[in-house]
Amino acid sequence: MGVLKRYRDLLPIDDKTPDVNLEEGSTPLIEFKRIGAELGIKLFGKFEGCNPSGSFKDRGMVLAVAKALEEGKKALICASTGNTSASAAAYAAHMGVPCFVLLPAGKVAMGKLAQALMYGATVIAVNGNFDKALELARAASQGENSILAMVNSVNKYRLIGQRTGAWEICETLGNAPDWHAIPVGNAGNISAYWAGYNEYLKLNKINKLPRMMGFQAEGAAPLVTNQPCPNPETVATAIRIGNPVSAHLARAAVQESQGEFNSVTDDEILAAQKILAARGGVFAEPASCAPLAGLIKLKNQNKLPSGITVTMVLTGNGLKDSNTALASLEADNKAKPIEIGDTQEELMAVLNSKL
Ligand code: AN7
Repeated sequence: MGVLKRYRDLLPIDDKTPDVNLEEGSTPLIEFKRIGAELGIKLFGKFEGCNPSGSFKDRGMVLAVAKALEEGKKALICASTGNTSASAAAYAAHMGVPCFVLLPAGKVAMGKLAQALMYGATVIAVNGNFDKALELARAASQGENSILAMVNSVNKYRLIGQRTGAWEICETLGNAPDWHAIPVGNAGNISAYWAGYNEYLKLNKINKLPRMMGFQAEGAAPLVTNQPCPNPETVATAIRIGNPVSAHLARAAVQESQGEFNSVTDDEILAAQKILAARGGVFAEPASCAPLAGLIKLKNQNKLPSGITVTMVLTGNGLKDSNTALASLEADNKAKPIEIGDTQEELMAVLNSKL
């Protein structure tokens, strides 16, 4: 069941709202017992890579597109580090409306670019970073009479729809976690999750709130340094953002929940990505692994309380950026299969060397 149907009573929709549905949401909340034991916590990952376009963006996009069509908009536009564009293009294709996506040239993971092109969007590569592309898309869609719906997270429906992730976690766990660990780029998702948890507290569906722990990449960490970051740089291209649109909301979420922002290096992100895959069985994209990198770092600094329940949002699927994963394995000389001839002896030699 898609999120508009599953959460119909909690979302701003009625009979006039077009029925948009790619069966998004209802993603698995996976317990990572091996990794959790090493960290001394109960560790869960909400695997948002299972959404139809492979990232959490689908939860908000479905509502943003439904409301845009309800309001009579004729086309979608967004700027994106990749996942928003894939999601917007998917829903546009499903509903039969044109979609324009602005991407920072050369800085988008191959899988995401392939998705936007396959879904049939008009893909425009901007020779500038994400923040610049967002400025251009915003200006193009301005004015009440514009037929273009801007579907970045400046669109309020995106963040409203993304609250459903928090609701699903609460329903699965029976309460909120102690810590909610999440990557932060444009800072929309952390704000949406905080709003979602608060709404469920008000509705008495949970009896506590989590500490919101936001993790940024060291080269794109304006919320950690409290400085603008004019030239963001990180291997986690999804969160290569220097001027987060929802910074004020994210700061409030962290402050009100007595949480924290922390940064992690690209090496720490890539190490965490391998741990999640090789000890957890889930392949998530680099940005999604910033929270695990951060938890490992806090553990090493004796700042991770033992025995707590932690949920990480694994925001996007690792298959979107297999080039980065293979390059990171290359460094360990593990990026290639072991090639053999076609004999049983050669196969047995490999098996025996590994057992
Ligand atoms: C995998 O697609 O900004 O803090 O344009 O793709 O809500 O921005 C993506 C962001 C985390 C950060 N993980 O979320 C875009 C875009 C993944 C992401 C984030 C993104 P926000």
